Amino acid sequence: MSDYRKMWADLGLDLESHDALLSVLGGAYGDIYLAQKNRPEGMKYFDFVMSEVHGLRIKELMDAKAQGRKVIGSYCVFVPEELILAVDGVSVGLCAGAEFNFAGAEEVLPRNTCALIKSAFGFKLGKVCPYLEASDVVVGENTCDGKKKSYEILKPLVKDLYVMDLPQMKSDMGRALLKEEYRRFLGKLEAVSGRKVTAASLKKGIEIVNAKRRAVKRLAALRAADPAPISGLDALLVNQVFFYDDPLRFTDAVNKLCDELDERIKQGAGVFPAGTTRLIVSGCPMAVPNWKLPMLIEGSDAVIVGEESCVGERGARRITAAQGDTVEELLDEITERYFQIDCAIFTPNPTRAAYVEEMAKNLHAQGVVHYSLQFCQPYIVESGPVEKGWEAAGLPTLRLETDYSQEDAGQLKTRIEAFVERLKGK
Ligand code: BJ8
Repeated sequence: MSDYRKMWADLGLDLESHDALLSVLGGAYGDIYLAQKNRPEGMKYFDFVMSEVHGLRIKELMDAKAQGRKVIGSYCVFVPEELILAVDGVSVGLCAGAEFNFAGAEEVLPRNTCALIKSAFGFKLGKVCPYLEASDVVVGENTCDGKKKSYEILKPLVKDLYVMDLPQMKSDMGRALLKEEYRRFLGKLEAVSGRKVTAASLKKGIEIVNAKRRAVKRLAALRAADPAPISGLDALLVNQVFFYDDPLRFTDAVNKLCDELDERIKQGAGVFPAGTTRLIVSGCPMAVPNWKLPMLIEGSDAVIVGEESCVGERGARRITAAQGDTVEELLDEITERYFQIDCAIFTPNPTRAAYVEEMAKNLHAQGVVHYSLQFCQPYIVESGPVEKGWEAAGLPTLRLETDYSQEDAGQLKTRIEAFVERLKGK
């Protein structure tokens, strides 16, 4: 990646810290990803993307900016990529999954802030995130209290922070608020890009994002096979790359991967032996390079066959209807699609638990691992009732709370192994 040093320096990165981060990231990727056995050939594309995640992809963003396109960074799946594409913008995810510069983050945030937020601040204050530095607009959203309040602290640190209000209840008023906020966001995008959104440009944006979602939905469905044709680690990586890559190229790569998995399934080939204990992971999103839990699970004689997470099914399973001849009608469809996202910041939020039961049935999963980041109130509070419901429905559940450090890895592994043993004994 040495050719990119000038680009990184121009973006204002701290080259020394950035080198250290890339070296840790590269090492972890080798140990966790490249060490896996029986990986599909199609994962080579994603290995390449990861090897260039701060290199070639950033160069592409800089080239797009040089052509007048705007880069819009965001931290939540409630920010519609369809709208960004409708002004020919580039959407990038900014969530971070590494314990980097938490000491710096804790100088401006309380210690009891979740690792996802601390990581985003650690990256910003440590000057190591080229996506954040390349973003013309950074979009925040009023979701959990941690994010909502930390955007006040982020505002003076970035060029243009735009905060979107989000409803907390699935009511008619909530839906109306969401639509108004999407209309306001469209205005912001038009202002920064100098482009007017038309029904045609919005429809095109919807179709591009739908194709990307259809590809990951296809991948999700193929994981119903036993033996599992792809590891949970690799499937998670695909879902993580979803937020960074060029959407057309990504869709093509995922479909090619799925063609290969189709063949594997026909031949009865997989990554783990048939009959391996099958689990669903449900809860907080896992941003790159947060691979700790899947690594521990898949190193404990189990395979993850689905993720109920915003980096997974919660974020991608719904398609936006591209019906309508006006921007207004299409905005209604976009609102309808996003309004169904069952994030734990909503109260009440019953569809999330019900969907996990449906996933378990369709994917022949024997149990659920509920994953909360420490200090994440929405998911931790929700984890008690959902565990009770799943257990009552005959779906054994292991509730875990962790962060980005490796300190609890041994403890977590012991609990996961005991859970897998419990499922084997059933
Ligand atoms: S739609 S899950 S991406 S808000 S882990 S920062 S909730 S304290 S990320 Fe999320 Fe949008 Fe919801 Fe999805 Fe807060 Fe919890 Fe931290 Fe979290």
